[in-house]
Amino acid sequence: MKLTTAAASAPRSQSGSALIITLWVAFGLVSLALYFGHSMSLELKASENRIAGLAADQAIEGAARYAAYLLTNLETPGLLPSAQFYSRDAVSVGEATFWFVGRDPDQDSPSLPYFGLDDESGRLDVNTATLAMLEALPRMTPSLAAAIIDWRDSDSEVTSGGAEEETYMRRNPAHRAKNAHFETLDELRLVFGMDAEVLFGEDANQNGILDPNENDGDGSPPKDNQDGRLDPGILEYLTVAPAATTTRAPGPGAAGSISRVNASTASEVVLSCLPGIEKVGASALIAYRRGHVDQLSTPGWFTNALTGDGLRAANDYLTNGSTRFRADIAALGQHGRGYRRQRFVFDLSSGTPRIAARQDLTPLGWALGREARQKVQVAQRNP
Ligand SMILES: [Ca+2]
Ligand SMILES: [Ca+2]
Ligand SMILES: [Ca+2]
Ligand SMILES: [Ca+2]
Repeated sequence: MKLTTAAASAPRSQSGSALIITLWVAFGLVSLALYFGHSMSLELKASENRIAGLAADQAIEGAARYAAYLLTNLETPGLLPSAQFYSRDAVSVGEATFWFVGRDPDQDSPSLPYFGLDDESGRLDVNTATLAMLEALPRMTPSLAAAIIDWRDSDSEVTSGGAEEETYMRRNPAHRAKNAHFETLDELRLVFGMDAEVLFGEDANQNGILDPNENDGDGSPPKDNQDGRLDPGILEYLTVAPAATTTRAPGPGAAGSISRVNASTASEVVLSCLPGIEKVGASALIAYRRGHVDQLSTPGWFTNALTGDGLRAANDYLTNGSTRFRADIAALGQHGRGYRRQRFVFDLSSGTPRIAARQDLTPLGWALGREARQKVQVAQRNP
């Protein structure tokens, strides 16, 4: 009986195990297929993002050539082209799109992005600004301003409160002081006492507008005072001017020539840093600028806006017109993917635009404001 039962049940149990094995193999194959399918779709998404990124890179190259073209054909040499005469917001290049991230000359709404080319000479030249000018910048301390002077001057005499080679050699890792002019603003990170709060202030993504995380206090980085206004760091107000544009003749007590500031484009903060002009002169200049837009191409218009000390200082420190312009270009590839951003500085002192600086700002994150982000999200959902 036992034998018969065993003999009779053997094929059934064998076929049963065979079925289970087959099922396991099939299940295994299905899982493998699902696994490969999933990783392939991930791979596909990644390569779509890569392709979109490449398209965005190409759009940036195109936008830089477009910027050079605009600067070669300025209506009035030295003045930014009027905003209505060129494309600057969500410009299509094939399936990609680019924007010129600019600065609103009127600074009316702190959280609305402004798109356009920008002027570099409306900023203080970090290589020629005096100690007093640097000290007047936001969040600046006298010792930090002194350390900037010591970093760029060729001697090793410590300016009161500043830092020379011996301070840097005590650092870990130790390094030398530059004792020469700044070549980029990035070098400011190496100056003794410098930190991200002084450099960036509330404008963590360097787009000149108040993004949600820049007005939520300690809710998310950066630190901000939640006052509904953008309080940027010193990077917003400084530039590295080529030596050729340092135009002020050295006056009594001045150590050398000082790059003039373009009164037509400088922010109130930058104008306030100029000794003699200060806060009162700066607000007079801004008010005059708003009321006399058609006169800003007249050489020396700013002398009409100032009196007394302000007027004397204007003759020393101000100019109108520029030979250095900024194209801060952000771009996206197809379906709103592959965000990229590069900042170019064009130098026009030789007549034709030359790229004097180029910096990848992609790591700073989204810089185009809330509305453009929503449009992109819609594009991503309906590719
Ligand atoms: Ca020095
Ligand atoms: Ca910002
Ligand atoms: Ca914050
Ligand atoms: Ca604020």
